Amino acid sequence: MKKIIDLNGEWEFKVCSESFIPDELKRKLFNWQVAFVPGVVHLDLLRSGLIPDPFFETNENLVQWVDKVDWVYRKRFIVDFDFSDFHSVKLTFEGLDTVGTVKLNGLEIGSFENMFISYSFDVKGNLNQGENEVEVVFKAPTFVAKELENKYGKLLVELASHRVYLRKAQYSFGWDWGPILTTSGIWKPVYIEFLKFARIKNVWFKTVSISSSKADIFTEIEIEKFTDDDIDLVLTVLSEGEKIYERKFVQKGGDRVRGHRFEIYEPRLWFPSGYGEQALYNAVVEIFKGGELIDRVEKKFGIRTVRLIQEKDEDGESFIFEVNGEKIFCKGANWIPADSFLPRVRKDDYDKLLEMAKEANLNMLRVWGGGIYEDDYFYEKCDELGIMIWQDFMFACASYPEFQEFIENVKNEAIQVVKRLRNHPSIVIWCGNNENEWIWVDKTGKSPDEMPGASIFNEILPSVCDSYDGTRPYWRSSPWGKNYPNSETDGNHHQWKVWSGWLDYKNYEFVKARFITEFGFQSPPHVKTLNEVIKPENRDFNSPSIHHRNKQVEGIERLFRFLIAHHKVVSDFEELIYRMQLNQAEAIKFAVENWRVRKFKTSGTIFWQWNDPWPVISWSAIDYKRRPKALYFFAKKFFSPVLLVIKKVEDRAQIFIVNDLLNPISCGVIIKTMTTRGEVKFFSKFNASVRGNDVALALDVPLSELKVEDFKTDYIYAKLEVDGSVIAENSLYLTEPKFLKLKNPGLRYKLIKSDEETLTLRITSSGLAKSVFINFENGDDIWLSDNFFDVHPSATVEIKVKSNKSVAELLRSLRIKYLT
Ligand code: BMA
Repeated sequence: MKKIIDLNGEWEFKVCSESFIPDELKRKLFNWQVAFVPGVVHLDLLRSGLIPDPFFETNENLVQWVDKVDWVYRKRFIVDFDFSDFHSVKLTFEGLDTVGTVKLNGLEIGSFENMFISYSFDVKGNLNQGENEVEVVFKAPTFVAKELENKYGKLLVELASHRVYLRKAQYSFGWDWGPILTTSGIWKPVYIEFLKFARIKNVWFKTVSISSSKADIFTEIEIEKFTDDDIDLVLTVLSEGEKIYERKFVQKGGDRVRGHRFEIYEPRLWFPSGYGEQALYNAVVEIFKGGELIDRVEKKFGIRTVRLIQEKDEDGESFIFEVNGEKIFCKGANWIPADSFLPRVRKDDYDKLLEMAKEANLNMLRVWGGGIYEDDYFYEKCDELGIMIWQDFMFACASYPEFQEFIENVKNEAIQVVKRLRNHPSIVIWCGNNENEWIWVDKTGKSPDEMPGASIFNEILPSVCDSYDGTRPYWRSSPWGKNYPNSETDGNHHQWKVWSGWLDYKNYEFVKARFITEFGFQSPPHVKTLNEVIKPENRDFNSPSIHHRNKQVEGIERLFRFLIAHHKVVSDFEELIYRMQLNQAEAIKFAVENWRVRKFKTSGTIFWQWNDPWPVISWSAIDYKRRPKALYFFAKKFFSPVLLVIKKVEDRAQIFIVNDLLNPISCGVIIKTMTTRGEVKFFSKFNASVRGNDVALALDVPLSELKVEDFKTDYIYAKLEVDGSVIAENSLYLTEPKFLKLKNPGLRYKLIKSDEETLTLRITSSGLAKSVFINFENGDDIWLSDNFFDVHPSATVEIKVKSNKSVAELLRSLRIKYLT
């Protein structure tokens, strides 16, 4: 069997260029300091106390010298065995950020220029039995990029223009939600492998076709051979722990690739969350020489088909994902890197952010093109949870270079990425880039094909996807449409007239696009998250510190312009955060409800954005500290499989039932008109039904028939009941919250311990308690089943609380807010 030496852990680092280093650090930084791999230089500097925390206050400004310096990393290690019998010895870096060279025992063994791919170097000739030293030099990314830009010319680029010259996460050069923290480092694991005869390079399971009784699977196993000896190969497939298929092959002398077709009877299919099981198969590939196991790879794969239904209709052309023959309405958000310093992102972070997505009824995330191709673990987790992935290639908001080396670099990257990710059933589409063509066409008036770098998106990437995958569609860009990249009649759409274009969210109602992959509204993070990085005297929206935390031009201005449109503007910091979060949640709810009612004229709503890479005021639903905003709790409801929507259309009220379940629903609809003080002015109950995977208009009557008279006090509440239990509810307020007459609602609550870990918070009120916000001020973050909800007159709301603290302790730190 092969041997591995793990080179992660402690390394050393120092600067290896002269300029830009702060004087007080020179003495230290010219000497070796302790480093940690996987890591990036900012993290090493931070750990050694050489830079302040870039996330605290405006410290980001103090660390801007770091990306203008060359750095060298080294590690000494011992090989304590004779490796002359091994046929190959490889030093592998799974990720190097971004440009530089690698030396082993003083001799240069290779160079690198792309953080998205892994690099393997043959080192048998240079490695010593005994002591060794590996050294990696990183060139200052900012200067390498600028030199290339000087050589090849400035392109049409949003934000830092030199960024497009490096195959490096584009957000690290600064974004409209992200700091400028342009990293360098060995950001993924590094190891040496000692190999005999051969190794398994890649394993792929491709669903060729599925019928009711069997699935046709094609597998391709790529072997790297170091000698021309025959080797034995064994393929085993397991389903729920049981072996269902086994096959042995002999890989003769020159055979490098084993292609093999086989059948799985009564296949368990992989479905997105909410549509069926997330079935996965396990495969084991082993290679033997003379009976001895020399390499072994385990892979999971799923069996499913995916197709984009693009059919002409009276409004243009549909854009519907179909998985295993079932049309899917996609409900989701955009995923951006979970940290400015990527090696800090752990499995726990992925678990938390992805499990929260499932809990909030998301079935799709879009891995946005200005970040990274995520870690394998991210996609494994999405496979398990049934979260479909819209996967961008890593290009964003720009034209890209076309010189030969760049194109070669991109092509090589695309092949590596597709080969790494193609077994994941969760990935349902490859997409060329984020917004490149849209920006080009809007700013130049020229055609998309005239854009510098266009060949990457209309030739190279589609052909790589076709040759190395072919099991899911390739889409040129997000957004992309036939006659215009941001078309509303076909293809997919980004809606930024609202918010960024200064229009208010009520305008979402006029957007009839076919699939919306971006739209968003900002809010501040949880007050605890801000307090951790902002000094008490700066906790004020007038402070430069707060302005620093909003990276959009006129971001803070928009927060207030859109707040005052709907909510009372107050001066208290925490009260403003609460109202801004509500405003964001209400905006996205309004948009999603409008688009879900159009099911399948509109077939997907993917809001901007799920998460944050640092503590920032942004469009996210969950802040950097993984604390949910109001939008998170709203998403749970507006993305729920059965949704009740009440709309006011001129002077009429309409009730829609959206059903994403595959079975039909017959239910009771209860509708009430109430006043904020608690009187019931109108009540009615009737039966309604909706087909599986469909939408139905259940009621359409004049508002006057529902006895709605004074919009400042009267509002409509409705719920759906099946066998006595409520499956959906919603309400419609006919004026802005700032104009509602909200008297003291007479709110009462009780906290009851259910078991060691869970409690129930029971809330009742005599009048309307609008937008109730529960916050436990002290201690750890406490999981709540709901927050920012309304308590309707005479109703009882029960919230689950997860905590092992005592009732008394919790009550001491419990604060409840509602709108007044
Ligand atoms: C779109 C995205 C991002 C950006 C977001 C918010 O343009 O693709 O580039 O962060 O909107 O402005």
